[in-house]
Amino acid sequence: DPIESAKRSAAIRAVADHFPPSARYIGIGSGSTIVHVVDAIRALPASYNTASTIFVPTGYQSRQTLYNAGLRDIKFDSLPRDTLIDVAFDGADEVDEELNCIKGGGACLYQEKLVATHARKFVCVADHRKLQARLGSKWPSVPVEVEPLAANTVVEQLRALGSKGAKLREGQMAKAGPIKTDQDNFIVDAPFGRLLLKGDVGRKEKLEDGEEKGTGEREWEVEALAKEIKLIEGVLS
Ligand code: DER
Repeated sequence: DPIESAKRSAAIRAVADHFPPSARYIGIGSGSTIVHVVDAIRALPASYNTASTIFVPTGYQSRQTLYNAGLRDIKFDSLPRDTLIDVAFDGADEVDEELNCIKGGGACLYQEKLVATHARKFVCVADHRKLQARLGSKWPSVPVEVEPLAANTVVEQLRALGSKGAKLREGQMAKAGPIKTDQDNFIVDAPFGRLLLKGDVGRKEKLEDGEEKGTGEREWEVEALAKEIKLIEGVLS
């Protein structure tokens, strides 16, 4: 399968380039690409001493992946107090040329962000399909984790920011009603159309592919929107 082999080569390259020998703490994200990252870590030579490395999972699927690989993980009740995580490996749903990422396709974005922000280095492992000139080109919306009690308010706030189609993520199969995250929260998927890079704001000519920009009333530059959403999500920056 060409996609799986693209994920696998991205994972092998990421581990070869960024996994430090005798690492103390390594963050492990969620999704299907990260499974190839864990396989590549298991294949590292003994000199990497991974038996003494502590792997920090980012949710139940991440923990299960580590368990299946026989890697030791911490009981993730809190981040390591005494130090930062050496490197956090994770996937993404879409990445732009400034390495901004859309995350949350797997609804694991809260713990992923927590671990990523406590790591010295964040390594995003993504095959060619994920790289787009601008976020929102292929991945249709920005996932936002929300406390169930605040869900309707947050949907209204996102719509006020221009995401007319913001809505709760419903369980597609075998789950009536909204899905729950590992933190027992809901996910709101908020389409904002294509998100602009810093250099785009104020540019006159149409962006290269000329397609209709944005889907809401206004166009958003990636960082400005991320700041607004962090306020709504209350995620520690
Ligand atoms: O939810 C996320 O952000 C994950 O990293 C995930 O969406 C990546 O998934 P994939 O590696 O299966 O594409």
